[in-house]
Amino acid sequence: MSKRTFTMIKPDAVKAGHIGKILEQITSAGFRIVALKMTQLSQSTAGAFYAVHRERPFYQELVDFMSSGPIVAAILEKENAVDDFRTLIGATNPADAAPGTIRALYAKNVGENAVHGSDSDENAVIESQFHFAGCDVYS
Ligand code: IDP
Ligand code: MG
Repeated sequence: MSKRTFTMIKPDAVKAGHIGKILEQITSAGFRIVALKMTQLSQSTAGAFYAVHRERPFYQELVDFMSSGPIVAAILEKENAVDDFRTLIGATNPADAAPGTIRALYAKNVGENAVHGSDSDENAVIESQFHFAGCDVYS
């Protein structure tokens, strides 16, 4: 079982003032924050982070959105972290997200959907290392 996942509170949720409520929901669900920062992605950094989606029709829209304002990035620790966090955030499209999930509560639409969550243990490591130096991770 994975112990860590990576998340971002996306620009829409930061702009709307939801950082505190989202972090509270995450820690109340049993995740421990082991790394945390507020930062803003450039077009090229956002493009590199989402490079796996570069052939998808929404890629440029996603890069523009993710670099449009500050984000909060974090590494979270919990048994079964990747799967449990995907459950906590809900489906990509908030219209399909289960009631009470972070996306159901705070996402605007399928693009501006409040939070990111890693989709595998392997990507959790890659994404965590993309944003944090080892010395900024506290276990
Ligand atoms: P996920 O974030 O639930 O893992 P992915 O399919 O990996 O969803 O897509 C990455 C991100 O790209 C989504 O969180 C969302 O911000 C954006 N996105 C996904 N599908 C669409 C779309 O159809 N239109 C616009 N943006 C999208
Ligand atoms: Mg994904």
